Amino acid sequence: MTIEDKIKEIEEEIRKTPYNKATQHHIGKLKAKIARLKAEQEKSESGGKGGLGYGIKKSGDATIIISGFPSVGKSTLLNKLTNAESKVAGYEFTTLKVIPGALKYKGAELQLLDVPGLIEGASKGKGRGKEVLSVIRNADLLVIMIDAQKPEQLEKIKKELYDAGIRINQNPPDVKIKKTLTGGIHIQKTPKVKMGNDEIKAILEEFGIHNAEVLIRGKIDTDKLIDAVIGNRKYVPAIFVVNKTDIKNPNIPGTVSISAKEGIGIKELMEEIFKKLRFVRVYLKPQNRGPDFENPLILKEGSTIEDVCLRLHKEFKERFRYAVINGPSAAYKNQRVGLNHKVKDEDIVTIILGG
Ligand SMILES: Nc1nc2c(ncn2[C@@H]2O[C@H](COP(=O)(O)OP(=O)(O)OP(=O)(O)O)[C@@H](O)[C@H]2O)c(=O)[nH]1
Ligand SMILES: [Mg+2]
Repeated sequence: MTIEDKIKEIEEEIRKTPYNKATQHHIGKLKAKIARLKAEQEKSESGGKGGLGYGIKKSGDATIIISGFPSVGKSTLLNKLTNAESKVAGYEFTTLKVIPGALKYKGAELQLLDVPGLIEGASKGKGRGKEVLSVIRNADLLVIMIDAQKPEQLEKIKKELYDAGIRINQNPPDVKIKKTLTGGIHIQKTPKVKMGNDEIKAILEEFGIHNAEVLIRGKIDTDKLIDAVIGNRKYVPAIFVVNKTDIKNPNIPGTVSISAKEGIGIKELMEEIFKKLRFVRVYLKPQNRGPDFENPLILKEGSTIEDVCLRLHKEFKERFRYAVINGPSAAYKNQRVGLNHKVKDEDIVTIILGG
């Protein structure tokens, strides 16, 4: 029996088992088994190469990947937004490589990648799906594009990404597992966790964990716990774009409507992209001079003055005395702060060095 057959058999069993209090722990165990088999299958198939693959390196402040079924208009959008010239044509799989482009937006350098189209079954390798998905996993943001004439593509592409271990617009589950040598499995959980201990144990045991201290916080279900245990999921923010709305517009909630060809909705799309990247722009103000509003430092949400220093020069952190800040994170004008002060978008910062 191949791994594939085993997975099918278990999936069939899950389908036949009604889900209720008495069976949930059994189903949890079966789902864990499938996840484990899939991971095994992946290992035996892939060479497991790092980086983006296709000879492309990440660059700039963020890497944004445009993904979707063939012919939805991915290359047309790349060409519209950047100076890249990715081939556009009315047949499927026009793009066979990763085509990079770059653009500057509100002071941020964005790398945009146009990748070959995905098809149903891509997560199982159809249409070189595995290679493309392994590139997609490394995106800082996904722009998932569908064709306005085929709204059903939305759910289909979500499924392919999910099956490839990519979790869209989801926070990683808050689960800590500390393996121990003896003593069985001890579970601590916050009130929001509704999963029963039997099911949690069954899942862990399926992954060969028999002794551990487990701490689970926040909302979790069977699938999310399995994700946490398996550990190789990618949590990627994404926005959904409906292209070719010049032909028709299905107005799907939670999506951005554009026409890449006619240049409609592009401004709104860029605004959404920028918002979703959650950048923090910091304007540096040298002492006795005005702030540099043209070239902000682009940092990630949660960054501190220390991160600002590290960006500027190796020595800045060592010679740091204090920083003077104005703007959203300042409690009052010209507030003096230390290295661990968190900066906010559009702060104005002066670093004061000593010796
Ligand atoms: N009407 C209309 N046609 C578009 C739009 N965007 C792209 N197209 C057309 O759709 C076809 C496919 O466009 P591409 O940009 O090559 O699509 P792709 O997603 O890169 O396709 P693959 O590389 O094959 O995956 C071309 O004929 C484009 O001219 C749009 O906004 N409106
Ligand atoms: Mg293309």
